[in-house]
Amino acid sequence: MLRAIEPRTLEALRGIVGPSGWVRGAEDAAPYLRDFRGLYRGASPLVLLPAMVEEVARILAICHQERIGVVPQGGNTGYCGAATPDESGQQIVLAMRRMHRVREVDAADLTMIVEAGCTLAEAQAAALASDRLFPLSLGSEGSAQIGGNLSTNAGGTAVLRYGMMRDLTLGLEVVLADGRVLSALRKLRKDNTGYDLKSLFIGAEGTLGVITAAALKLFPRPRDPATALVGVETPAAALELLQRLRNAFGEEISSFELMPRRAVELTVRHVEGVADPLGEPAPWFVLVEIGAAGEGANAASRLVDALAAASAPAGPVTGALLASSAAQAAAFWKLRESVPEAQRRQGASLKHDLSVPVSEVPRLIELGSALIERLAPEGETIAYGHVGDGNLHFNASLRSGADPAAFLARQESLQTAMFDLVGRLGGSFSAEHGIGRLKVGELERRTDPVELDLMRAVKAAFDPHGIMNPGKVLR
Ligand code: 2HG
Ligand code: ZN
Repeated sequence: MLRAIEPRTLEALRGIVGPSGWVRGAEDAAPYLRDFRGLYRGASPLVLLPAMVEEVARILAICHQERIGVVPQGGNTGYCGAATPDESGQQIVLAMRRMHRVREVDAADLTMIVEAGCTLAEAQAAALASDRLFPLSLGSEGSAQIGGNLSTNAGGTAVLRYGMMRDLTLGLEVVLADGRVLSALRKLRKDNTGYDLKSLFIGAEGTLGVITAAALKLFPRPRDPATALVGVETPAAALELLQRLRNAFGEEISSFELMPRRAVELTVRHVEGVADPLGEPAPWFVLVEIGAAGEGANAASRLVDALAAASAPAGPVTGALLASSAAQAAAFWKLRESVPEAQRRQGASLKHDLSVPVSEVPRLIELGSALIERLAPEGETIAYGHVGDGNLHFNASLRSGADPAAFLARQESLQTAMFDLVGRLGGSFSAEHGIGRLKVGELERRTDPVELDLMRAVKAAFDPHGIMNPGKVLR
């Protein structure tokens, strides 16, 4: 059982981090107590900003001994409320932003060691400074931190080629719930020495320990990436294009993102500086990136050839525009990455982060859109995302002029129907955003009891007093 925090404990915790290691004043603390989507507003008597692994270790040792709940927090850009304390006012927040050193970049070994509070953009920049690529890529990379990326096993727009955060991780340094430090910052590609413990902390959303640093994989920097925005008639046509590009480019396809026309319109309407570059009324758009490695890979002209060969009437493509400069490629990406922001500005939205086997994507879109029409008629379907991974953000946005309260009241019945649907299609109800607080009940309901038992056993072994991010992932 967790206990109430005593004033002397707060004093001891402040003493560990020193005067600049905690947040003073309600106004400064407020951003740490609410989640990015505005779903939760928590309370906490103390937001700590540790600067060293030793400080984190001493903090957790005290919290373990005193049975105090600890909520680790990175850039606070998560979608499921995992980084927000509950309303009890009895959990402390451990924000990692002061631990943001890049400890080393090894261009020859293709590895780098970074601390948890390093932003994803900082990690990417450090790799690039050594002419290497750290490929994880997300809309929120300017604020999302490596610790949060690891804790949620972040995905994003380059998973197709490089995998999710777990695939990009070689080793971890973690402070365990009792304050011991697991120093496993190994940089090995091959290491078959018992259970793969690091994998358990990745995607655990801070419920098993606090990740303080990671050894990550780097890649050669693609020399001449090519980016194109392609119009297609249907999701099935998008998949046909994916097959053709796979035959032409194999592993060189780094991104294959799908957007419906409505998402593009919403983004052009709400986000400054975004234009519809194709200017023709395709019902679906695909954003393709080819990240060919090596000199003379000539990705752009090969992509032009591949798209010409895939053009209608014989092929699935109805129109295509190859980015002619890095600035134009960035504009294509801005269009894609601004869709969540456009949805926010449009008003209320109901979100479902779903994955299915790639071949089932057209059925998911057809059946899921029908569910939104039937169960949430105040909304319109905005289903977009990482179609090359079978992962769609199957969202509904409030129609202009519709009643937000009536729309939001549909959340539970729509979500149940959506999650049942992906279950039937062999998919997942949380593809890349995790469980956090939002989907705790769904995880209980929809996970095989044997799997759930094992998860609870892992939790009990790693965190016997249940102090780590209480109420998240597992109740
Ligand atoms: C994306 O792919 C993010 O843009 C956000 O995962 C998805 O807002 C969403 O539903
Ligand atoms: Zn996404």
